[in-house]
Amino acid sequence: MLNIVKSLKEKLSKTNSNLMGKIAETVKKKKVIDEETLAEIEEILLYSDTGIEMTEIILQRFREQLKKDKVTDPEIAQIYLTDVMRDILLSEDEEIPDFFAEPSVKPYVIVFVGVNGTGKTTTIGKVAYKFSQMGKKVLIVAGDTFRAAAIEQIAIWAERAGVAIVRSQPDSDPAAIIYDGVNAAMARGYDIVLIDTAGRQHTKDNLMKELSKIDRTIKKLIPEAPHEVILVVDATTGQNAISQAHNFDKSIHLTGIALTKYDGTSKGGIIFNLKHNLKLPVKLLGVGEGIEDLMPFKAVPFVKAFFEE
Ligand SMILES: Nc1nc2c(ncn2[C@@H]2O[C@H](COP(=O)(O)OP(=O)(O)O)[C@@H](O)[C@H]2O)c(=O)[nH]1
Ligand SMILES: [Mg+2]
Repeated sequence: MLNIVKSLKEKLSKTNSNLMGKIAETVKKKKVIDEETLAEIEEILLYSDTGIEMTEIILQRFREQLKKDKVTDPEIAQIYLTDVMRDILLSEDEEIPDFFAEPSVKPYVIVFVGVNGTGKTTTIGKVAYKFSQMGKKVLIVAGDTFRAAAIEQIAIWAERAGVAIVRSQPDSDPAAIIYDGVNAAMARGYDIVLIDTAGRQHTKDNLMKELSKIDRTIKKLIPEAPHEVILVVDATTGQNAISQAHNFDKSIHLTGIALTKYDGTSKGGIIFNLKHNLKLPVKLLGVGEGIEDLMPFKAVPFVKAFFEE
């Protein structure tokens, strides 16, 4: 646990404008916590894409707690605020198993969806590496056949991660290669199948139809699959994530979010916003471009990483 806090802090220290850091700085400067301090915290939360409703909830709970225990000391107040924010991330999420827990079935099929450039391919590379390190037999399916370069890119990640890949010609039907991939994984005893998908198509409608077809195709082979459908969201684009999630969920049932580029964003509040607006847990956090720059999301170390010295 402590290691997670430490490495998370290191990753996030690349940006000194991160959400909690800013709040901590503001609070530390104060002699007492007053309405002016609360207004400053409110501004930071709003600026970092926490969203109006979530910001109000955080401040209201924080204010109530301070009042109840008659707290005005900034150091103690900071602990209260940490607790409020941690509880928001924890609520309902406590039973969510670790993304990298032992898979319950074999092959365990995970589909990654999301708009172009959010980090699908990179995240798949990192996830493949992690499962491979755990001794799992991993197969990547290059389901983004929309661009030749996309196939090359995922092939490079497969090589880096030291895992197998199935790929097809550019512009071929993604459902066909995905069918072949899942089929091969079943026949050859793979533990994990990671499926890349296109984030762009000729029209948005096309993309959504394609994702529904991919879903149906996988179900033909394994009725209860895909076991996970991860929406990959770019933390730096903030609030767009909410509408993206609603759109994608219409075509393929989402089970969680991978929040990427968290290392370089001042919009860190998006994580609370997502929590409030979607019934989807953030399961993975991308914190860099390297193969190890991925963490299973855990609320407690996450919040701690910002406040602890
Ligand atoms: N800093 C940072 N960059 C990332 C992260 N994840 C992805 N990227 C970068 O974002 C860009 C787009 O990633 P890619 O995986 O190709 O996105 P895709 O189009 O969704 O497959 C690449 O330059 C990646 O290196 C992350 O967690 N942190
Ligand atoms: Mg890609």
